[in-house]
Amino acid sequence: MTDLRVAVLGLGMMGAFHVDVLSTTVKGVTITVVNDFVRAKADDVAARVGARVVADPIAAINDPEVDAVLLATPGSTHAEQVNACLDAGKPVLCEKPLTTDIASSHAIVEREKALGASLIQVGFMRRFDPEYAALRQLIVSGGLGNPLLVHCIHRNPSVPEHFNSEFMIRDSVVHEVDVARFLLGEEIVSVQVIKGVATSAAPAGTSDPMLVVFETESGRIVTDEIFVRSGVAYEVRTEVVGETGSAIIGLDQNLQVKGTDGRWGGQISPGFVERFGRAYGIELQRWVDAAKHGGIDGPGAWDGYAAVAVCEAGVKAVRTGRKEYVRLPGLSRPVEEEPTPDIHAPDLIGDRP
Ligand code: ISE
Repeated sequence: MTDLRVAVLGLGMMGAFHVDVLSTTVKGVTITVVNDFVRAKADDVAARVGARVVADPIAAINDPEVDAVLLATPGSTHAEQVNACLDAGKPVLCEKPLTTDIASSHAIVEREKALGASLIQVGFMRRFDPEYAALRQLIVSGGLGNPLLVHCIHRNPSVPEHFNSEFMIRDSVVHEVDVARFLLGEEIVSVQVIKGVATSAAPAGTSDPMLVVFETESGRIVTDEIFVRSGVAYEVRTEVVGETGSAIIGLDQNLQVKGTDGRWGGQISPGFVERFGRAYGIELQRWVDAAKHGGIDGPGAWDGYAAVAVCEAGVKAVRTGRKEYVRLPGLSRPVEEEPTPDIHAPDLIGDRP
């Protein structure tokens, strides 16, 4: 079969990375069109991979030499561009977020459903990481018994100044939102955000780190430490605790060396490329293979929509300091219990030895 002809829109850090992976590692694909609002950047990438620059994003999607589209554009442009892909009937791999608000994500889910085809894949690449895939397989095969708890650690060594607490939920915690749904196979119903002492590296008003607690439909608890200015390494760990065992991934257990200086250890992952580079390669190859047949092979529009809905509740939880419930059709919202006024701590003073 001939190569899939792809347009890559958005050539910032992620888009440029996807172009490299598509043009060097992935089989059966040709990048025919590129687009970025910075023309010089588009010209540069186009010359490197032998593509054409189409300056208007919607025209790039509709170009006759484009079979499928990869969107690495800013989230605020996704609704219009994903809808244009649906109009054109072209498979699209959309980097997170699907859109920036619940209403437009829901509308996209409904439109795709009405078309009767799965065209939209959302770029939650952790699902393609061999360690996450093995963990899910272990859970699904019953190897841990009933999974009861999921504990996540998400640390970045550093981030730009604009990563405030709300952005940390939408851009970073969103990965654990998808991981929890992927591993447990159920929706998240509530989010709580606990803010502690912030690192001195955080700008005023930003709580970094934070502890995020999710509850799922069946009542399972997921915890997530999000710390994006740890100053150390790219550390993404996930532990699942089940009734008959627990399992952990993300330990950076590579080459372990013991040296004459009395130290032992291995190499830490400095960034997401080192940690998830392989996952991106697998994600893109599977997407290309599926798009050749007009479909997708990975998280779809509903997954993107659910993530947007959970993150919206998360942002609200950052603001209110309360447990916030997720607005997703079909979720039964737990009844909030009123505090019971007549329960007092027992007065133990007289009983003390
Ligand atoms: C970023 O957008 C990512 O996708 C990284 O995987 C994550 O670790 C980082 O916190 C996000 O900002």
